[in-house]
Amino acid sequence: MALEVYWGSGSPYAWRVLLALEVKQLDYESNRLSFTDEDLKSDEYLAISPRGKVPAIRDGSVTVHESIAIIRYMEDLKPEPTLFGNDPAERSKIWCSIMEIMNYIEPNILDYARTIFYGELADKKQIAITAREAIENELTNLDASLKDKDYLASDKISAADIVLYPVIPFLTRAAMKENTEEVSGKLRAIDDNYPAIGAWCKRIESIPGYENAYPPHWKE
Ligand SMILES: N[C@@H](CCC(=O)N[C@@H](CS)C(=O)NCC(=O)O)C(=O)O
Repeated sequence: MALEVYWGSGSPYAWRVLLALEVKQLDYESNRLSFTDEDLKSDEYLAISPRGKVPAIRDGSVTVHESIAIIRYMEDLKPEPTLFGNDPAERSKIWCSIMEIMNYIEPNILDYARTIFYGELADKKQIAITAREAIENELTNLDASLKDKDYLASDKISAADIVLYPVIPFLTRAAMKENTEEVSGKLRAIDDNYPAIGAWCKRIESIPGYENAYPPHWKE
């Protein structure tokens, strides 16, 4: 039975899983859900994803939610090409990079994007600015580290790249939203302000199958 994949368009977490599926070239049955309680909070879906969030997968009797846990599960299903490294040194670099993204980049991106996407900007401008400054610091460090390497934690694409990549276009989409100039700082022009990150994004965007993972409603 094919792997069942549950995702929603524009979710950076779901995008991670769809990208990993392309890199791994795993067959799957695609189940696109809408962000409504009907889809996400139905008893049937809660049995797969207990918090009622995307992404989630079902593989026979196994269900997995949380994007990184899903990608790790896929590594066991199909070890090659590896996304988690071939030896302890490489694996530790990949996990270290994933944990840094999760602990220091993602929370600020969520704070920033939430104020913009959920119409809270008028009340929470300072939260957006503080988050933006933290993001800019992280991007400056990432840009410096990507100047002399092609990928974040390995000489080829790894789970670290897949975990980070979707949050960059998500961030740009928030920063480009109209009437957000005041809080968008350097985030409106990531390619210009962080050229090594821009080049790294292009590397990810040249993955065969990249288009299959791209959020469909962003094309409309
Ligand atoms: N930590 C989770 C985050 C999943 C998540 O927050 N998904 C959002 C979409 S971006 C969602 O499904 N939200 C719907 C809801 O909470 O009702 C992961 O990595 O998979």
